[in-house]
Amino acid sequence: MKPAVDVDRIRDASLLPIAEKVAQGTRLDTADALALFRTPDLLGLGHLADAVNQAKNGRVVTFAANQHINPTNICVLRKTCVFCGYARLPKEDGAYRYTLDQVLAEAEPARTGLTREFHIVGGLDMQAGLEYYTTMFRALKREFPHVHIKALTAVEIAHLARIEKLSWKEVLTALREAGLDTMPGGGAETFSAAVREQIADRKLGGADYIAVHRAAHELGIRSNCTMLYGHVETMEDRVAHLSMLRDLQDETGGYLAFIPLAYHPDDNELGKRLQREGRATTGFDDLRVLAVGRLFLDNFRHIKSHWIMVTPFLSQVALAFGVNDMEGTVVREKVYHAVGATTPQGLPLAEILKLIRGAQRIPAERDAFYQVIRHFDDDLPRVAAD
Ligand code: V47
Ligand code: SF4
Repeated sequence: MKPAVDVDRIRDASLLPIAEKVAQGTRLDTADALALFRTPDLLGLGHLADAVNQAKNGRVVTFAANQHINPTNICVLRKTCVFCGYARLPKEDGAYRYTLDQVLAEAEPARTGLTREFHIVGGLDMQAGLEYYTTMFRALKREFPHVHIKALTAVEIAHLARIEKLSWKEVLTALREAGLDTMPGGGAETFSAAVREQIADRKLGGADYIAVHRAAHELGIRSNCTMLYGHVETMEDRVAHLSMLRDLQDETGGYLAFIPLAYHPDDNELGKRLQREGRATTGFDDLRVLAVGRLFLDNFRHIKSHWIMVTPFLSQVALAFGVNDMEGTVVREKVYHAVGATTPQGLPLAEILKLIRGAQRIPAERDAFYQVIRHFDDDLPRVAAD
């Protein structure tokens, strides 16, 4: 289905050639993406992104009932990822590493049968090797066989490979045998080497992040991808980042969703500097990144808004800017709350339904592969004609 583009809704004349491409289903190039990042016509941009989203997903907006488990906050990169407020050195106040019993206790709410996914990520801990995770995944699958395991970022996979002296593929294969189903998209930050040098100096580089995801996709392990924005990156860095994701998706088709992550400046080193310089993301920028993601990543079906970071209300507005999925009814999120996120640590089902219905969309619960498992309503009142 072709996107229903209405050029009368475009106020910035320089966007008209792009609107024409969108209407024809022609792939946007990097110059187009830059123009979209720079346009003051946020509503025009949103209309294009919404038209593409509705052509792909109709008015259905999905969410998943997932539960976060962060097994260790001990991380060898504690001093060099200057945007992270979550990590600790082993002997630092607040450092923790869960035992298997603690992980199982944390997972306990899934016993009710409502949770369908564990999202498991943590620090690069020298004492949490491959066996720590294979034992954990096996136990979780034994206790909660109905729950999908989405675990370990590309950065954690590379760390395990390094400390175990194994290849990425060997690590991924062992984890999959133990119960890993898919991988989350964290650790991407912004791929540009110049940006990484400033915010995550010793972290796995952008090309290697892509290479780990390629290795996963080749093994049939699907993954998400992210982009941390709103710190020191330029618009060109954003476009280069999105291009690398689009290229891998062309190659493997293994990505499930793109999730932009709004940089949160509280309680971390980098934030002190950026706040002094008056820099942080704004609602406009948050909507813009989601909409450009929808338009430029034409080979992705799902664009997810992370309400934990941008607030539930902005995520709701984002449903008119190309977004078709909201981070779910999350239980116990820690990474963002360590850097001062004031959003709730979980949203009850009724609240998610209210937000999606309030945006005149049709809520549907999905599984980890974005298959709808429960519809709620499909007979919403039509929006009054304008
Ligand atoms: O990799 C860390 C980011 C990520 C800060 O795949 C920060 O379904 C903002 O990747 N401000 C982890 N962001 C979260 C993540 C994620 C979240 C939801 C869904 C999925 C998925 C993945 O959080 C880290 C890093 O990029 N992060 N510190 C900060 N101060
Ligand atoms: Fe460690 Fe990840 Fe935090 Fe970097 S962002 S310090 S790798 S936990």
